[in-house]
Amino acid sequence: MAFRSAMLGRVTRRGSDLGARWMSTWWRSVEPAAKDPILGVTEAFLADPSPDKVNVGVGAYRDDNGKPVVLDCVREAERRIAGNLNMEYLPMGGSIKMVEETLKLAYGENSEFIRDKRIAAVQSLSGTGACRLFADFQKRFCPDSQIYIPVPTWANHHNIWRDAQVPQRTFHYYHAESRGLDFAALMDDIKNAPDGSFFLLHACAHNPTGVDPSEEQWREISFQFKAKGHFAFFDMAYQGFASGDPEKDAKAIRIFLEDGHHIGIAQSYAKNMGLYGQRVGCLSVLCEDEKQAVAVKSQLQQLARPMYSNPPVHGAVIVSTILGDPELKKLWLKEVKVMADRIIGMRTALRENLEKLGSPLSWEHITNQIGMFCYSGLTPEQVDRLTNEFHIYLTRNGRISMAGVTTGNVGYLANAIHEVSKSA
Ligand code: KET
Repeated sequence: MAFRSAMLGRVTRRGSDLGARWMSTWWRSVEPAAKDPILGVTEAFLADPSPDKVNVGVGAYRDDNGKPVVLDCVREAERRIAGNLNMEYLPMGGSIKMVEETLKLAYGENSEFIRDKRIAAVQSLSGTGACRLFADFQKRFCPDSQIYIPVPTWANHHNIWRDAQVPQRTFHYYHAESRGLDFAALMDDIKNAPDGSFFLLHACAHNPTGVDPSEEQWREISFQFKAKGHFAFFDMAYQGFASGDPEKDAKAIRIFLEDGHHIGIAQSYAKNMGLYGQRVGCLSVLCEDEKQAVAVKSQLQQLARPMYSNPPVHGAVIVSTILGDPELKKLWLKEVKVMADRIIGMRTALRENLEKLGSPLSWEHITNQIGMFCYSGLTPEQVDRLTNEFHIYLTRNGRISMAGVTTGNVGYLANAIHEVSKSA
């Protein structure tokens, strides 16, 4: 008996040694991933002990004291739902009420497409999740298609379509010398793309450049898309942040709708309702008719099911509570305008401060650009100096999140920018 258990002990020990050897080899080839160009900036900022540090990296709104903001309409909605919410699963497609209200913002309050049930729409894990779900849908049902992405764009667009295994092409967008839109090159790229190509467009407040086509230019783009039979996928992460009015910021989408395009839209409440961490958004695809919309929606749900099953409930109920109540919706619209106006004010302040310092460079683009970001034109080396010498954190492409600029730090920021750029 003693002999037997001693033997067993040996076998078991040998077995576990072997197991340990296997286990240690499983992840041996895993290298650390590259830091995310945007969220990595926040990590570096948090690790810096300097009292002077400034974070103008991530596109997250701050008040004039540099503090995160929870909108009053959100606080009121939370108060109303507190204790009333059960924790059941939402359907795979998310909250129907939230989706209904969200579609009105993009397609219009009285949209014929909503009335005719031609839109396949599901609640998504914010804007990122909407883009990713669409990319997966595109891969599944148009497996040979590609996606045309503007240069530059939000860095994560490349990751999203890469992971969905959709090949990427680029199209001209920003003109560095004029710090504006390279409209002629953009139109050429639209014309030269194979008929029926997929294009990713920023609906408003282009990230990172802050440069949008004019209404007239959108009409020309839409016309050319029609001629070529291209599909427009709009990423609308900043509805309300361009003009202060969500209705005005939907203009590009409305032009495409008027022209009879079948578009897709990614919507997000991260920025315009300040619901960043709640991860609430919507993916919609405009279809030929109700039958097609039903089919498309069922396939979007089938993509969601093995990935995350169904989306989270809390943020969705906040949104539907706000948008479903005329008073709360009015308050929300007022608060969106306050956020947009504070950013516009900071643009003026930053430019004026730089000009007062006698900067030899033109900073007109700070006030010409719109939305959350200023595409400053600072080089990666100048950005490194801002971070290393002044504890100012921003992405290396020179993008400044104007939402992080305050009355308190704008002078410090301007001075630092002047120091690193004056000899350029
Ligand atoms: N699209 C664009 C154009 C965009 O700038 C963001 C976020 C998103 C989608 C996704 O947002 P979501 O939180 O998934 O609804 N941009 C900021 C934050 C980030 O990088 O995740 C940023 O550019 O700083």
